[in-house]
Amino acid sequence: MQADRAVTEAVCATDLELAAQEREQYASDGYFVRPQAFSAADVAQIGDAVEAAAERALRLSDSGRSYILDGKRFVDVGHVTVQFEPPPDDPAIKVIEPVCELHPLLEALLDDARIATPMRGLLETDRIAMWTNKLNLKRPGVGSGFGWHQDSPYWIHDCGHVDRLPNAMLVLDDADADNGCFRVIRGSHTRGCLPGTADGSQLGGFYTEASTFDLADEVALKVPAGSLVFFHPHIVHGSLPNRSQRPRRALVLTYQPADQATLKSKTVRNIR
Ligand SMILES: O=C(O)CCC(=O)C(=O)O
Repeated sequence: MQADRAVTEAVCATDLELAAQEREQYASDGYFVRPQAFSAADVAQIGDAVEAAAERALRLSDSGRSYILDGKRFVDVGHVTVQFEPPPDDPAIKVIEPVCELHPLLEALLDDARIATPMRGLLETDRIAMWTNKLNLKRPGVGSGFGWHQDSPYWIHDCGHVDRLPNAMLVLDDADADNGCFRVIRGSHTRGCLPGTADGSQLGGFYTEASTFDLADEVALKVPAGSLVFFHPHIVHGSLPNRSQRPRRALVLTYQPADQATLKSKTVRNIR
C-alpha cells in the first residue's frame, strides 16, 4: 500500500459497500466483522508504520506532561496522549491517541475506502469526518487488558452525537484468546450510556457496572490479521491481557458526520 494511494486496484468500490446483512448485524448485535479486509502485504506495511509511530511517540513523550491515574502513567504531548503499561515505570506503550498524524501512511489510512466506504453506509451519508483514532499495542507478555466499558461515556462531554461515532478496529496480528483478542457483549449497545462502576478509583466511572450486562452474551473475536471489526459506540467491550509471546496490535478508527471537530485536536478532518 502506498501512502498516496490507499486502495489497491484489486478492490472494487461497490464490493466495499455496507451489505444489508452487515447493517442488520450492526443494528441487532452492535458489531460485524470483515475478515482479512487487508492483505498480508498491506498489514505488514501498516505494521511497520505503527512501529515507526510508536518510536516517535516514545521520543516525543520525553518532553510531554506526565501524570498518573490509578497507577497508570499517561503523557500528554500537545493533544496526543501516550498511555504506558502499568506499573508507572514500565517503558512499554499501551495506547497512543490520536496516532495517525504520527505517520503519513496512517494518515492516508483514514481515507482508505476499505474502511471509509462501510463507514459511509453506517453513518448514512457520503460526507464523513474523523472523530478519533488510536493504536493499542498490547505487547507480548506485558500487554494489559481493557476492562469492560463503552466508548460513549468517554466522549459524551465533547460530542453532541455520540450515537453516530462508529468504530473500525483494524486487527494487525492474528488475534485469539491467548494474546487477548477483542471481546464484545453482543446486543449491549441498545440501551445508550450505561452506569459506570462506583469503586472509588479515578477511572472507575468509565468502566461499565457489571450488573448492567450479561456475560453470557460475550463474544471473543478470534480473527486473522487484516480483519476489520466494526462496532457501535455504545457496545460494551474489552479484552484480556496478552499472555502469549505474540503481539496483538490494533488500530481503532472512529468516524462521525462531516464538518465536526475531532475529539483531541479540535480541528476538522473530513474524509476524502
Ligand atoms: O484493543 C482492545 O482489546 C480493546 C480496545 C478498547 O477497548 C478501546 O480501544 O476502547
